[in-house]
Amino acid sequence: MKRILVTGAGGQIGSELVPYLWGIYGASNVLATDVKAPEGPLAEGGPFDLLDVRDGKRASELIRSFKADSVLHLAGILSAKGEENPNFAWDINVNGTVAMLEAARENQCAFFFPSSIAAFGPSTPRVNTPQDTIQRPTTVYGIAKASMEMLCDYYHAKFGLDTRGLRFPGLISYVTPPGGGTTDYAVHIYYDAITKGSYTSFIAKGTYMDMMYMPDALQAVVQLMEADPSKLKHRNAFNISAMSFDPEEIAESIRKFIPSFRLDYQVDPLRQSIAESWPDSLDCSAAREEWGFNPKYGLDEMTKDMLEKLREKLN
Ligand code: AKB
Repeated sequence: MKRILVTGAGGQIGSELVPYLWGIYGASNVLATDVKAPEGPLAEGGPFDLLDVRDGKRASELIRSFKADSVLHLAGILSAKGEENPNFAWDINVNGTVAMLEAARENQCAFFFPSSIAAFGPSTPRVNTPQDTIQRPTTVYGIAKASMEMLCDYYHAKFGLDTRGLRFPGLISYVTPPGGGTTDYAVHIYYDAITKGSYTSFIAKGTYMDMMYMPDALQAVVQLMEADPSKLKHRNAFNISAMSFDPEEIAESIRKFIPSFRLDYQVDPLRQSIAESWPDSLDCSAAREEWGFNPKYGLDEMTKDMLEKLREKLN
């Protein structure tokens, strides 16, 4: 990647990925785009343009005028929010991705697509979920992710487009909070641990989901996009995860640093049913073997860093 257009730059991943890319490729080589004007560092640090991802014509013009060689397409609606308005979620997550894929094809750009553990469903093997297995997701978000994984494979096979992608687990970070996801509890818990000393979880005890600290996710995106294509057998939708825990285990990790921390539960039926349809833990061996995936943060290292960074941010 040399000149990169990023969609959804103001979102949870984009707001950290864009500055990370500035550090590697130079700020003038990264065009951040979003439907809303950015705030914070993104507003001043590098070029920005407004873009609704469903507008393929504008996307293609921006790619051309910026001379982008890569598109990192992050814009999307998350799982729980998608269930509130499925048609809108489908429009953004499918029509938006198709428009961006077409814009990338017209300009022969490499294309990154973030899939998710949501691309799996209740009939998927739950533990050590294989890279290639039954998917059949049951949320509109997951159906869109599974469909776009296959469409990205199709664009590679049919048009030779350099499509690559990851199945992200829940991503945890202290910079931009996620909005409308099922794994969001694992971010909120750290905020409430600092501000209230307790947290009420909308996900039930004993519900395991894959998770990863944001620095490992950022590194994984660049590692995959820079990987030798001859080594990639899968290309799109690599399983990646750094840890799997339930609310009790993350609370126990927080208690190592805040011994008085209390956890209770008020389970949200929608998000609980979504969580129960997803795997407990992924097999990430294809990502390790094909492009050297190697996350650094385990649960306690992440907890320590999250609590330190949030204390600085919130105090
Ligand atoms: C969500 O919870 O919707 C996302 C995801 C796992 O894709 N964080």
